[in-house]
Amino acid sequence: MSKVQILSGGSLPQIPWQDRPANDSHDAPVWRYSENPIITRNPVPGVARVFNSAVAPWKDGFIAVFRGEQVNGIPHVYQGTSKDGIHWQIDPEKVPFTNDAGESFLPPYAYDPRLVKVEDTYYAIWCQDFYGASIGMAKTRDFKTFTRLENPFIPFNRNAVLFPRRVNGHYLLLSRPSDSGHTPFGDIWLSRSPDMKFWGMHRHVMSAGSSWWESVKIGSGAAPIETSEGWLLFYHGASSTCNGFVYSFGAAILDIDEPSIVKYRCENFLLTPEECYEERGFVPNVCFPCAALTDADTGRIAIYYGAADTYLGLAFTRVDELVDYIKAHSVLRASDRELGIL
Ligand code: BMA
Repeated sequence: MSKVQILSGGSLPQIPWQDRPANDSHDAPVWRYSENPIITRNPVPGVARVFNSAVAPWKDGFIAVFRGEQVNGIPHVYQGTSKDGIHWQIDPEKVPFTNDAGESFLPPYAYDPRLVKVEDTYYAIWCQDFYGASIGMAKTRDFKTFTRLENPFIPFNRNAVLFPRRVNGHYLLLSRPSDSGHTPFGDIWLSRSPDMKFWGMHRHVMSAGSSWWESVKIGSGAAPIETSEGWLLFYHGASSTCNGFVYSFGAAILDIDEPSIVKYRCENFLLTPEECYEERGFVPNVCFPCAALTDADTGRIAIYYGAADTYLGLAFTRVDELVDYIKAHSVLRASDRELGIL
């Protein structure tokens, strides 16, 4: 039993796992799966690359919603199943989103899906074309029918993740308001809803611009993980170089009852591009997390991240070591607090 308790997700003895290599010299307690990438190029007909994707436990194995770059270059959402969370059977058909009447209702493009179980329903959340980059949402209970929900926000917005439970009666969604292009700015915001339809009571959570690795923009990665220390949030951060953006990921811990309050924010990245499959690809130098699995019994966490907009990678950590590292390197700045709130 770990010192820090994981309160969401329950037991997951089949979580994909590898121990940290004895000779690992990385500063942060996050290590890569030795057989990365777990999904490589041209995995199914019509799809050239699968990366930024989300995984959830399903029956006695796992289910995923994938970002699949079609061979015409347009991204869409696909799904797949796996017994071990590592080897995947990917459906070559796009996820069949419908409207309330059951009629096909596909966005022109869709990318960077997340997948979160809230109560007895799974929600896929992604970025789509709604007169520019916007948040799309759909719900399913059987992964056969995916019913679209109303667009939560007007354009432009990306990187939305739901919390796995209501907090003080409201569903919560983190998102990152943006522009319609490659967005040279971006902070994380929290919105609330009584019904998954109307979103408001917006709060600022945290800004880009503190440490250099996350100085341009930040965006939520995996759905927040409930722990005895607060909501553990993996998020990506982009830095700007003379060769374009570099995407790394880090973590923060948000207050359990008022998650717009940042309790700890690690000033160091947890994972930054350094393997060949992260540094070389369609967009070089990208590590972009979209999901994390947890096992409450052992404190194990498995993080799925897109690599170089080309591959899907897997990394591991343990909640105790991770929370210790975040706390030991936590730096909070004025921009981590909402304007006007002392
Ligand atoms: C972001 C998103 C991600 C992508 C990243 C790097 O703006 O579009 O899907 O992985 O850029 O290209």
